[in-house]
Amino acid sequence: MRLPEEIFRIADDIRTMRIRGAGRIARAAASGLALVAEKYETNNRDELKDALLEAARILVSTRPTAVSLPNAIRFVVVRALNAYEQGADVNELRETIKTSAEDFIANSRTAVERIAEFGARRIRDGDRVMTHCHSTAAVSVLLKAWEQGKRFEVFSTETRPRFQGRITAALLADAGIPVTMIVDSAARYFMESIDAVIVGADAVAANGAVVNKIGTSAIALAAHEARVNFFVAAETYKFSPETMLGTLITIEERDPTEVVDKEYLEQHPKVRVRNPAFDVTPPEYIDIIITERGVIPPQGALMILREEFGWFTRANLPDFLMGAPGPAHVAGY
Ligand code: RI2
Repeated sequence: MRLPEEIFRIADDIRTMRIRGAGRIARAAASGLALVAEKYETNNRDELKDALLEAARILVSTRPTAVSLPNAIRFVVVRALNAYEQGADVNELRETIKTSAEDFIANSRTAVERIAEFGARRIRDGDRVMTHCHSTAAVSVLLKAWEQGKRFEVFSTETRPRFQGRITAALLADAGIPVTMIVDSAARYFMESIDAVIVGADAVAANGAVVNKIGTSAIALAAHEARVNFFVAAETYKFSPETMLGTLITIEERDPTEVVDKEYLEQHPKVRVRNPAFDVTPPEYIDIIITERGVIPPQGALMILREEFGWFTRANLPDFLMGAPGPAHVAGY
């Protein structure tokens, strides 16, 4: 039996970034696994388990950096494998997969709401706030603060090469928040007039380093230099349990045609273009990480990991779900 077509479509949408943002790709992957439970035709529990693992393998390989993706998949797979080992029949297994996926999605939405509440307390009347890329978690903090009646303005970088900053600026402007879009390289130029920077995260390592959209670490450095607070808004499923075992986080490098068009590449074959999608901000440049469990200093990352993912170090998962290192990695211990 072939997996439901939708799984391949979701995988393709994540790979091509039609579905993007660490939280959204995690929820999309969980919904993909739920589709296996709903649509994969079999009366055999072994076949259903194998189909689940095959879908997990396809979905987890779509983008390498955002740890929310393997964390969402592990959330479902660990529960399903436990049920399987305890003798669940095919229908019970289906139910476990489906409810686990639904739980992950519901929890992740609640997490963003709680982050908005906690983070909004850090935004003050009259602030000038800078943000980078488009993070649902970071934007929800700003929207919540505005909803609470605080009045501030936002500087949003355009975020080369995919221009996710345009999404952020439009969302904030639609909510009535004064927003100014700047080119990424103007971040330091404006930093002296900024009161706080808030960004999202694709992964948080055990040492509190944050992996986020390329350019984040340069903005953090400029903020550090100007003594401007640097906040990260990240749900706990963006914390990387692999890094507790010393595995480094893979940095995705995307196609050069996201940076320059094909024509340019053909005309200038000697020009080499590199396109890393993320970079690493060391904990020294981060003041706080706002999670749904509360606000922590980056040095508290290990505590969150031990509480949320303590089981990971003892887990008996297939290798592809244990964060086998990729070709290019940084961060971690
Ligand atoms: P939320 C995005 O990655 C950005 O780096 C953003 O800061 C991060 O995911 C977190 O996004 P991409 O998918 O989960 O645009 O807060 O490469 O929406």
